[in-house]
Amino acid sequence: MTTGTEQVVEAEIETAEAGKNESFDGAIADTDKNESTTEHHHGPAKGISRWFFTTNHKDIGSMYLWFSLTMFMVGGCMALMIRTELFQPGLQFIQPDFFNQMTTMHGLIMVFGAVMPAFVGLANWMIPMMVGAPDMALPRLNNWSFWILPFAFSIMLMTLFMEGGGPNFGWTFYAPLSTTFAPPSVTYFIFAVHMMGISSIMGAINVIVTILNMRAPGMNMMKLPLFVWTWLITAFLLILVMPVLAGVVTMMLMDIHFGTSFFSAAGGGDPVLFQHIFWFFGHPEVYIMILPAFGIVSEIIPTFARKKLFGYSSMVYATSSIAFLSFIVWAHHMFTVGLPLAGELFFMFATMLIAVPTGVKVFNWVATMFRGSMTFETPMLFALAFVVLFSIGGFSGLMLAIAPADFQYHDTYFVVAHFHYVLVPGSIFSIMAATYYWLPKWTGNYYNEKMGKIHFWLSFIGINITFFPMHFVGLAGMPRRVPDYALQFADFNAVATVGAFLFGFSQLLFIYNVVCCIRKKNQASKQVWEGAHGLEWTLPSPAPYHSFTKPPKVD
Ligand code: HEM
Ligand SMILES: [Cu+2]
Repeated sequence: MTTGTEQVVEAEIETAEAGKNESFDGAIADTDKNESTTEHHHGPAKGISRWFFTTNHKDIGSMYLWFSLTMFMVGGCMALMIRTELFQPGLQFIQPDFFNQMTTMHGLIMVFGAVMPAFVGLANWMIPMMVGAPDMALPRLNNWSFWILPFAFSIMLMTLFMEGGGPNFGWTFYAPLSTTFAPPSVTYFIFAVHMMGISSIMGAINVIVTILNMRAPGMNMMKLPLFVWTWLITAFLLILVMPVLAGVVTMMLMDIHFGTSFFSAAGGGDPVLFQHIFWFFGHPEVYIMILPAFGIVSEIIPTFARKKLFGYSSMVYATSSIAFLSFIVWAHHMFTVGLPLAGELFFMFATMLIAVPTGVKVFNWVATMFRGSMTFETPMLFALAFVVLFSIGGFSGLMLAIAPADFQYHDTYFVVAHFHYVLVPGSIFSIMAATYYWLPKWTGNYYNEKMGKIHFWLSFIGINITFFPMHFVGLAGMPRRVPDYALQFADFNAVATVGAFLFGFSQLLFIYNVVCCIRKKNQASKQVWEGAHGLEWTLPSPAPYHSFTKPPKVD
């Protein structure tokens, strides 16, 4: 998304009053002289090699975002295939085993290929500009963390064309289904998971080192923008749980090829052990997909409410406590495996406890808007929908946390509705809000606001038509991961499928708007949004290829 119009400004110009910009919570930023193209700071290289060898955080951020958008489209097409099959009972649009492959791949690609890389892309673009650093701390590692991903996902997608087909055992790839009864492609799947994990861990190391070591003078920890704080905590979660994922797939590999029986009861192993290890990774994983979203919304709501964020420090403490609690709730995914009662009670209460810091966040967003002078540009619409619809996902999460009640909800469409409300209007809407919010700074052009609003309303309506009915077929007992179902669920499934297509096609508007914004001149101001605060808004639009080569002073 970096445009060709990089501005060239002599770096060594003495400080001129004009450079001062009172926009960052009373802090003074010294910016204009922070754009440079000197012998040390060349502009972008030419041709395709630019993208292969770039170590520039903006280039790498763009590549993560384009990759994530591509994966979102691939995962979305798979979702539409699933929904077409589920439009009516008895349809054989796709074969049952291929349906299982599509469900599995849809989940894996959306989680590891769309949402996670999108947040890393936003982190790459924004963290250096928000903390006043010239780039990420480890630029070459950064290049490599990105280029592993297309490699890993090509292998993952290629499994669909291998003998026996791709992984068909769900995105949770429970053993022994994924070890004893899996298609031969499972070994490639394991290799791809390892690659993804390495990419995530390296990206997380880069984020932590950049935030802790490259902040501009005066930018102490309790001055960090919330997006930066939430990413710092997310990065620690990634470093702690991605090795657990690597561990469990390695144990799978051992069981498949080297005769061990970690998860085979016949060999003295324990299939339930797999679930404990998977969800010890899996639950923090869902917070890895939502904490950065909390940060994005905390940046956007104050801007369009034209009020300071309410309860900054309580937001930081709430994020930290959510991250901590996310490590002690994993077995709420396993209430029906026959846990001891004390275990069920512990995981039930621990899960309900997460509602407290989450509630603090929702309260602070509402308090920020209270008596604000609000305007509803596209980023704000997506941010508001996030707050409302994510809360719906949160409430159904609380219902699922009640162990005895979960015996009814477990593995039904109520669960599918729950996690899509936290992942689609949650993570995905926050990523779209962030894109509309920072796109003018990345490209130097305003996007088409009218088209943005149409995209928002079609997405909002589409998403609710798709996933709200799922709560009710789930409560009525419709199981998940089935290509066919009883007749009484037909109407709601037909509605959900129509909603999915409405949502799916309206995303084409988003792509069109982004491409037009890159190509068509519609000069954005430096400030872009009147109420915006932050160092990134002190830079010109578009942000120069190298920014903050000289650290700004943040008092
Ligand atoms: C955008 C529109 C989307 C639609 C219409 C959609 C539809 C579906 C459906 C129908 C299923 C259940 C399949 C079944 O159990 O038989 C499913 C599963 C799933 N979806 Fe989505 N989805 C969408 C977006 C997303 C996004 C954005 C994410 C993640 C970020 C996601 C993650 C998942 C996961 C993890 C599963 C579970 C797969 C499994 O059971 O193994 N979905 N999706
Ligand atoms: Cu969980």
